[in-house]
Amino acid sequence: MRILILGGDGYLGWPTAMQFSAEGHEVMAVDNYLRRRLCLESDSMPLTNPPLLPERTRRWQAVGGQKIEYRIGDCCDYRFLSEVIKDFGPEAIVHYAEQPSGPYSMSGYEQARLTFHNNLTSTFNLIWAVHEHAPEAHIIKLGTMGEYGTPNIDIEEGWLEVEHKGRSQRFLYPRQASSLYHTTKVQDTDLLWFYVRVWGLRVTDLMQGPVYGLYTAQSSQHEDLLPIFNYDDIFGTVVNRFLVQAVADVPLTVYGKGGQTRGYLDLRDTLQCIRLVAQNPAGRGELRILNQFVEQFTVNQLAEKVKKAGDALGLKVTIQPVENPRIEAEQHYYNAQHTGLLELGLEPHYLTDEIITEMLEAVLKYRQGIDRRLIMPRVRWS
Ligand code: USQ
Repeated sequence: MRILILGGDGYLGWPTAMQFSAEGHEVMAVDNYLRRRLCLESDSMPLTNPPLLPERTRRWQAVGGQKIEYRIGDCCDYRFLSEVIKDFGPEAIVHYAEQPSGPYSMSGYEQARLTFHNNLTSTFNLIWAVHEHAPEAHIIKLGTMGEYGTPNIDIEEGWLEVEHKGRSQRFLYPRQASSLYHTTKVQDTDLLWFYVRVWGLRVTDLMQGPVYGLYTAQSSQHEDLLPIFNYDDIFGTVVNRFLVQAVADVPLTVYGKGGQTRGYLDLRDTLQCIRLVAQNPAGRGELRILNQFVEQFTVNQLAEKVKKAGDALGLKVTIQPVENPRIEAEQHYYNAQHTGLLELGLEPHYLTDEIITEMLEAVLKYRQGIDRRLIMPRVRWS
């Protein structure tokens, strides 16, 4: 297949590009380095600082023997994106080209505006460019479990059958996100659903939970092939942050009561999910929504797990709840369905002691580079 990866330099985009390339697909990665620029501007330098796409793709060719094409440009620039799609003629397009951080989107007017503009315009441009130049292409869009929020009823896989006054109708499951970033993903879903209805696009919208990990079958082959790995309060996700905190001898920062429950997955499972979805495309005029995670944990459970594995490695891990900088439910009901990807063939990696130990050992190699100033929350919702 010809597969286009938008956001192909990011934490998920680059490992996805390598996976498809290793499997013999023709891959093009597109990025404007927005994530790297925002990390620099917000003093959130990652633990790993891999080379830019020209060098990364050269290294990949030397190690893996395959070529990944790349284009540097902004998906909010319609002329650029539509030319890429017209020239490359993708059969599948994975859309990761969004500002992915809740805290960043809540840190001020400019950051909120950038998130709103970047995320909605990139999705809007993609829809138009596919309609004009590649109407059969399958759009694989990264959404988030955060679109649903934390409702007091079970979370279904994208849709809810509603009965009202003796009649029934299937609707998008109600969405109520808890950051502006997550809200832009709700709006993306709405845009996609509208254009699926009017133009018959093929779309899979993946409601993904927080991802953890560093190594994949490809990224472990050379340091230059590692993904960008953040542990700061703005771009780092909770498990990756706890791993670094454990290694840096900083108490694990559980926000508030720590009962916040989410669905988590290993980076390698993100890659599996994207592969399975690409191999089994949505039909014409279908918006397929899948909940992309493998197991649910509270923040307290995650902290206890990292502590147990860290202590076994001799790290002496402590846990120190901090005032929650976010406005979110800290104790709530959470039961999200996630059978669609399992039915497609997903074979999950679970967050076992062994896996946590492997990740801690990987992070230990970078211990000297950890900047402790980046650990405590700097952004408050209110
Ligand atoms: N949390 C802590 N301590 C920390 C960091 C986070 O207790 O040091 C808590 C948060 O308050 C939250 C939970 O852990 O309740 C998850 O936070 P997170 O920063 O790992 O994840 P989140 O902000 O929700 O966003 C991340 C990604 C985003 C993706 C989302 C999936 O940045 O791109 O969409 O995970 S989900 O969480 O399911 O919406």
